[in-house]
Amino acid sequence: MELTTSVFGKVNGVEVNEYTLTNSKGVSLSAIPYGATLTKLVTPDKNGNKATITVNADNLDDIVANRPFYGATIGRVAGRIAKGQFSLSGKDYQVDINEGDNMLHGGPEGLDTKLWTVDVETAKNEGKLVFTYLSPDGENNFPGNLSLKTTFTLTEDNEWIIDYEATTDQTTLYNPTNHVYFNLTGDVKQSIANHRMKLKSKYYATLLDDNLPTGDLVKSEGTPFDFSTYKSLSEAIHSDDSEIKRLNGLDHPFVLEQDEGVKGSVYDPESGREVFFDTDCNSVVIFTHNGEVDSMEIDGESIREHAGITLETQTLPDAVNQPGFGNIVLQPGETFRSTTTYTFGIKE
Ligand code: G6D
Repeated sequence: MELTTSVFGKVNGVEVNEYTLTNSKGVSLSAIPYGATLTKLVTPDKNGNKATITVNADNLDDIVANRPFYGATIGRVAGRIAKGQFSLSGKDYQVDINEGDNMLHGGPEGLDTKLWTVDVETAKNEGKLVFTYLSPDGENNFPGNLSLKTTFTLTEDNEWIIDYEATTDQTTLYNPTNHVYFNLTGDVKQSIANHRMKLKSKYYATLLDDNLPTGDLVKSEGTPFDFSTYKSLSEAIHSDDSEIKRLNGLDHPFVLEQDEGVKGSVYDPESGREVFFDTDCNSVVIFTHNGEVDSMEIDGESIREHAGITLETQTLPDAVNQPGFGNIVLQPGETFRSTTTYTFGIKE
């Protein structure tokens, strides 16, 4: 496993390095400690041609100025918290809101906006980037000093393993995810509409107009949200479903079956590239980058609609307010642990 380091940019006058791990199969993973953010994943296609398969900002200034979430570690709570309000042990809390009346992705000062520390560990068959950050009591108005460790591991088996760990000194919330966008064509100017996806999922969460969950988990069988067998994303993105039409694509939580093994996969028929994922989370939010981004460019071009697809594994959004959505409460004395693995290959 090879490690290279280069200066990626500066934030508040502090130099931020990009760390790149490359295995013997031509797969490389790059990341920075600002937001514990993945900045690039490179994999070969069916002909061995390597290309970047993720949507990422070119530079740190664009990340800081635009907060695109591309590849970023999201928290303390991924997704939305209705009105930024919740109750814990009989006490009511109001966290900072940053999208209409709601909190999105941990609030205005979410974990993706923080400079984590990073330690690197390399061995023959794997390399690790170990990011740590202490989110102080009251950050975005969340209770508790939350001590965080997020580890990116690249293996010789073409796995990107994300391990999350956290402890707290007061009862608080924690529901992290990584906001990676995949574009398996290797060209961010191409749409992901022809990618084909399969999910081990029978239910999805319907959304209100502000993208909060309605609280209903609806059977996906026979609907545009049914990915029980491989299906082109285009069939969903261009369907007549009212929520998909409103959003111009998917932005939905899918409930994952909790049996063993891979929870889903996406592949691009043209390049042959495939990404599988496995997770201990109860859901995955699939967002198909439904609008153009004009405030920044990648390789000198604006970022188009449907330029990427997220596989944001997490506990179902707004779980603290939705009975049956899962537990995101972390108590003092407990250690939060969660693992998501993305595996890269070629579809035979
Ligand atoms: C939009 O609703 C979507 C979110 O799911 C996504 O994470 C964000 O854009 C980047 O708010």
